[in-house]
Amino acid sequence: MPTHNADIAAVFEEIADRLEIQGANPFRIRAYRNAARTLGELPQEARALLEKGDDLTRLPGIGDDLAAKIHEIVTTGYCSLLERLRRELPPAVTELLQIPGLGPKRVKALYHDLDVQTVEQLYRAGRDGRIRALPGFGEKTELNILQAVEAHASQTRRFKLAVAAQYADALTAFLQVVPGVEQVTVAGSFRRMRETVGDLDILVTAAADSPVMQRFTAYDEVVDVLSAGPTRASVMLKSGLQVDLRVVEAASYGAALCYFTGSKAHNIAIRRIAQQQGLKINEYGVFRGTGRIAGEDEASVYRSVGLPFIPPELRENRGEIEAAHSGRLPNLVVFADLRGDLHAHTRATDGHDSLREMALAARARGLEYLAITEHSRHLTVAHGLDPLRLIRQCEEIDRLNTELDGLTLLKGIEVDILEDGSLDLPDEVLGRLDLVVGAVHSQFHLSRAKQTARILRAMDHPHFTMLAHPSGRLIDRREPYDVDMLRIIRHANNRGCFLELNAHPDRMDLLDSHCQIAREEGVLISINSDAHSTFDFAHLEYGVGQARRGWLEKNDVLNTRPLAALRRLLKRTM
Ligand code: DGT
Ligand code: CA
Ligand code: CA
Repeated sequence: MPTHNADIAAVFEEIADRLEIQGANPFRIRAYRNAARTLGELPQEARALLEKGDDLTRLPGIGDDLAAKIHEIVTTGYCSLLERLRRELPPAVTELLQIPGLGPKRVKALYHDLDVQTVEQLYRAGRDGRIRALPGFGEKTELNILQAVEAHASQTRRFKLAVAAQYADALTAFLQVVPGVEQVTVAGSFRRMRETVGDLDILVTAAADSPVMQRFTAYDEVVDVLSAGPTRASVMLKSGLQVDLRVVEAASYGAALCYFTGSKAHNIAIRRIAQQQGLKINEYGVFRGTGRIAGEDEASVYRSVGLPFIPPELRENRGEIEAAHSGRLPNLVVFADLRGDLHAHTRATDGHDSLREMALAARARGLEYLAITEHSRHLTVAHGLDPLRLIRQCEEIDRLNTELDGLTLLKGIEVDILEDGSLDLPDEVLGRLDLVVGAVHSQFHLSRAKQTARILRAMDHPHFTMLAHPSGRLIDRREPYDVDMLRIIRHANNRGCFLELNAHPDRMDLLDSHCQIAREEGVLISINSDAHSTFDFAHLEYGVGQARRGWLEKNDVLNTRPLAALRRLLKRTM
């Protein structure tokens, strides 16, 4: 990861938190907090200052020791003191600090006296009445903590789709082989491919005597059974992910699947249509009076209200019902439509694998072309390429292309868009490439006007092909930067350039709503893995999910084009 001031500040904040929980010297703690603030407010990247050879001890509150730590973080990407502190206290302890009302002192007491290390353990300690007994806590504090944990859980504990998928896949495989179990489907936001999910909603059809409920609650990752009955149960997994299970009869399966796939807003809109037609829809079926007229599969439910099947990714009540009604539902892109990937890294910069290994892995995924787009020199933590190294890589790509069968490597770069909107490499180098992916990796806090102007100016560059991860957000870690996305999309259209849908699980960027706008404005989207290793091509599946949530059809996606057609489109911008 590129090390920005905010990253260094976060390291210092965590060090301060941990020192405070450990009861360290208050002056030492304050020094780290001050340093974090200094870095947070610094207009220039500390990294850039170091490169220029500036002396960081000139900065307020930064002495020799802190300057050395900044240097260590910038050059190695990690901080040995923090690593040591993390070994001394369990990693989740600082998560307790996120609960309103819990400062380091209280966290320290909870950890030392009750061995509370996680938010789940905190909740259990409170529910068991163990917190009130601690000196300085009391009954009222305990109640406040419980309420704060509940509020915290309901708003923030969401899991990235790719992470939730690991738990969902394992649990599905586990349930699938329980005697008597027929179908197992993960419904809810997971099935709608939302970028994050609050919990998993699993639906099962099973024979009446199937032990599926007992097996589910005894699953070895379950730490807490929140509720359990004959047809429904909720559990908490070790990871903090909640799972709801429903067992339904085969005749209701489609109706239950509709209901538990949601979204709630979509369900409500469908139910209203049914009511107008004198029908009643619930999780058991579609009823006219007391007679069930549909519900065994989802298509029958939609058919009963005069609609075609609506793909789960569209079920957000964002126009899909109107589109279904008038026969204008998009024919959504599928993974098999992808012919290539236009954003990947190798060992030459911050990737893990060689050019050849990446090429072979992409081919194994069924891709016909792969663009290598390393970072440019401005991104020093990623060992970004200067012109010379880039040209050498191009030569290596040419060589490999002559011996590779079934896959063509394209020559690209993920070039930094500098603060003034210029690109980080000279024109004559960019002009030799097949594509130029421009990316914002610094100065996230510019004003909306400045940030937008910066990106528009970059797009005006004669060699600019595609805007990488257009919003810049990192899920759970960094908000999108403030830009006028509609102007950027329209500018892309005027310039004939493209937007990326970066499928990295932390990014999922372009956002689904912006995909929808891009499609309406006629701007093609490239679904890219941003692979840093051969495994990362797996990201593409989630990228396709996000594209589907954004209503994209095969034709709206740049990298569904065969290579020759792609080359023609890329030329338009070069
Ligand atoms: P999440 O878990 O926050 O990521 O989002 P969902 O959509 O998975 O929501 P969840 O787990 O609370 O509920 C699963 C589905 O159940 C939801 O998508 C629609 C359905 N559902 C839940 N509560 C209601 C409700 O009050 N009315 C209706 N019509 N459907 C509901
Ligand atoms: Ca859910
Ligand atoms: Ca749920």
